[in-house]
Amino acid sequence: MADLSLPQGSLFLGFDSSTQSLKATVLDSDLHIVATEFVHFDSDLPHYKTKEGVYRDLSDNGRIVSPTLMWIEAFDLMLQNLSNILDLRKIAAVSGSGQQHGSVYWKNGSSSILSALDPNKRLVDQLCEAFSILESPIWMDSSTTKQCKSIEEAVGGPLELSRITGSRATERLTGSQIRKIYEMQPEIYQNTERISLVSSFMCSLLIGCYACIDLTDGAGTNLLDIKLREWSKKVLDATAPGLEEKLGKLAPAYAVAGFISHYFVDRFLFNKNCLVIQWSGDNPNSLAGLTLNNPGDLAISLGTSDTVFGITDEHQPHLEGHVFPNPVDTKGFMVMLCYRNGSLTREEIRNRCAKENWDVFNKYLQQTPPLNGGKFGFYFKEHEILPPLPVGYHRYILENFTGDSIDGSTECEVAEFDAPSEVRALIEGQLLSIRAHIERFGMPFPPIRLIATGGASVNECILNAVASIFGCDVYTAQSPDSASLGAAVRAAHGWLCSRTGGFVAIESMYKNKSQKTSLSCKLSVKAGDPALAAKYAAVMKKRMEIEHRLVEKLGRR
Ligand code: ADP
Ligand code: XUL
Repeated sequence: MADLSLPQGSLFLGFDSSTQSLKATVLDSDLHIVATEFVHFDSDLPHYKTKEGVYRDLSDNGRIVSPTLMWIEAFDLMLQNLSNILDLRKIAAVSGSGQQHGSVYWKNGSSSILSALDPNKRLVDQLCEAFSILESPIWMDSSTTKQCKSIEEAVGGPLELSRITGSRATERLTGSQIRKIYEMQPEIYQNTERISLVSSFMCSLLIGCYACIDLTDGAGTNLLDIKLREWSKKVLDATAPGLEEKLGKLAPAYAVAGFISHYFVDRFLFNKNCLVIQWSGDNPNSLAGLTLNNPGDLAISLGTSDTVFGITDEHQPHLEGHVFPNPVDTKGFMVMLCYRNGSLTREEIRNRCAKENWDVFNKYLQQTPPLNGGKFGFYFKEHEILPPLPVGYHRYILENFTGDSIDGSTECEVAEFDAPSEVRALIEGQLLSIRAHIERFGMPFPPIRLIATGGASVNECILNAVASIFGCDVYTAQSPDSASLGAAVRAAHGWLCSRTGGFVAIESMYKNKSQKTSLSCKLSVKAGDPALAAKYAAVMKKRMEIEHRLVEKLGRR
């Protein structure tokens, strides 16, 4: 039988190039975390003048981009920091995670710049001429409704597109973003030899040539046939001409992308045999970092976006949510819902109502009763994805609300709440929406295991609300940054697959139970009262009626 152990003394490195920061996690061969690092875009690279890692162009219908060069300069800085604290020669394999859907446009001729990087200079100084577009569209962008409509029309409607690609046409997904560039800036499209996702872009830097897009993040483009696991010719044709060549080949997430390039060996003293494993999207990497491998389990990620995801063997096409190939298996799928109004909206309410302070925010959550005396709301600081509603806050009070039953209660819209009620209405509103859409999508409810991750999962008061509203125990991982943790786990898994000459189940890497425990999750908050969860279900039903009316009246599509 093949040796399934990781080499003693070696290290595995995972990055996460996310919306607001670049993070890294390093694991040893027992899969214990030995180092973490963090570069925050706004504060560590202030000369790019981003706010929360992005530029918002209010004149162009929700255009949101990030400077491509900032991601490269963050990588320069991160590698410098890592080389100060670690012997990078010990790294046997590296992989990574990128915010999903964001795209990078390499100018004609840039592959030769990429393959001849001078180790005496920073990456950013050598790659400043390598891109046909300097501002990468990212997942927060919602400016491509027109392109979404025309792609759906060309392939036979939204449900057909969802059947093929796992998602209906969606503004932030890469296909409609590419079509917009092709329509609005055809000369730029022609001057682009390769389109990378954030994940395959960062991977390309490490191997010194264009990396393949992995199958899971590839499905986040709206262009992949998720059953056949290849680009869909029909959808490519509906999107832009000559696109297949610009996207390049696909590869499974566990595959080796290449050896680390001489640039990193010479500049940061990586071992020349260090393997680079395909990068993938941040949610897929989180799935790996949380060791999610049971169809009854769900993860709720409270980061810049809020997402909820799990795995399934089969799926039906839906008009909301997304289906991707399972990132850590050769069969099965990952299912996911995504909300744009996550942490940044919580921060906005914290800043306005809770003295810009999480402690005050939490005090308000503790002071106010569950169900908030019948006060609830919808809080969209940014255009929301789920449901597709524009910026706006909508607050309601249930009249004659007793707390025991909402039967016969009618809601009345109000302009504002007192500060503590506003905080609770926001948190309950976000979580009730997630619960409602999970059930509507057909994800397991209640989940067998609910794991919380992402920046806000360090907040126990928010986790208490999760436990009450979902009516189940809430687990958390060793680190709230499950994306870079998952990337490091995948680096080790990819190394093992390469060593054994084919795919091996990721489970076989956890040599014994205790090793898995060091990665897997601990119980953080016990399940709330089932009677309370049932009351929340009644409020949730009322919310969905109102949400439906709002979508009819204000919906963007
Ligand atoms: P991403 O990876 O999407 O860039 P993270 O998962 O790192 O984002 O989450 C960052 C967010 O975490 C911040 O925007 C912040 O609002 C949130 N956060 C950090 N600490 C807390 C806390 N104590 N309570 C609630 N939210 C928090
Ligand atoms: C998922 C999505 C976001 C980004 C950024 O579809 O758009 O979660 O991956 O984290």
